[in-house]
Amino acid sequence: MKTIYSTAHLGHTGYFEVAGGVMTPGFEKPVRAEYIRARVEAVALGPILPPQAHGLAAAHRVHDAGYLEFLSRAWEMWSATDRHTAALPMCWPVPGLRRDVPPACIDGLLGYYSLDAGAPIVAGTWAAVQGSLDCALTAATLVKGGERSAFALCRPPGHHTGSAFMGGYCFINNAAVAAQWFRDQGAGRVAILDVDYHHGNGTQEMFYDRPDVLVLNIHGDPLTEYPFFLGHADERGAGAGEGFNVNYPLPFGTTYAAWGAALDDACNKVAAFAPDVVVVSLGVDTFEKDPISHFKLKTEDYPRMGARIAGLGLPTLFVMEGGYAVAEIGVNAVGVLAGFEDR
Ligand code: SP5
Ligand code: ZN
Repeated sequence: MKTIYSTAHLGHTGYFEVAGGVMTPGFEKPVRAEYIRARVEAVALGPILPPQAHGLAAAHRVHDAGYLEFLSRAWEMWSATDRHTAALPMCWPVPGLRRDVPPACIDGLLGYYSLDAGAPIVAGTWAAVQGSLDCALTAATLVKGGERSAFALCRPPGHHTGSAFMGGYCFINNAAVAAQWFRDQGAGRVAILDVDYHHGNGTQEMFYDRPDVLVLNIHGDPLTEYPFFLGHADERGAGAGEGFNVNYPLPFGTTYAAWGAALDDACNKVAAFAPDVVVVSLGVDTFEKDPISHFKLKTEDYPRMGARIAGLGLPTLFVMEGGYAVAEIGVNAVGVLAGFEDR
């Protein structure tokens, strides 16, 4: 399996997040992708290739134009106000406030276009975001060209990003853009299987009323876990998309016994849908030692996950999402890919 990796991610660094009420170095940090890349090399999974530049046309198919314009200019606007730490929002248009008049300043725009204060923007963020998107589209091109699978080593991740907001370390929804790109390239049906610990709220939002993209999520129950406001089991899609969104919210402490049963059910639904391609939003923050998560998957469970997905026998694009236990992130993420390849 080929891995697509860009050094541009290294510039998205040096920021803080508010965690447990205190400013904390970001959990989503460059060493994550470096450790995964090192593990891909260590086990000789396959070649590691740089992405090709794709521009933003594919992103515009699922993202709001105003949002992408904001993202591309956010650091320039923030630093022009003589601030040099990461740009962060602090005020949001919750219900009861107006959304119909976009703000005309960076502090207002940051809130207007975000879910939370969990997607800090620094000088290198926009280049990293574009590099991450290019990884997804370059890997998707390999799968479209006939490779059984490919690994987009995306950083920053994407699945919390909605059509018009960033959040949860995510800026462009790489998996969603890739899924829409497959459709635009002629795939009739695409399944997105999101195995990150957190619900992929952005992906769900984008395809919620569509029957051509089946979205399945296995994740911490939003009653007690981020992103709190989406990801319940009764969210089954809307209109023509009714029945084409499937959520598996699971409690804190979930082990592979229950997690794997959810994956099995999800895979059965994917098989019944018979898509042309599967996009896996691959987060390994389900790991027992993850510092911000509460599932209890073990290192030996990740190859089992990969093997079950391989059992679908479908072309598969893996898109990297979360995972914050950095010492084990390479072994766990590449464990899924090696399990997929039955080695
Ligand atoms: C892509 C992805 O996995 N995004 C996750 C975003 C999670 N944001 C909420 C983080 C809450 C951190 N709480 C820290 C508690 C540490 N003891
Ligand atoms: Zn996550």
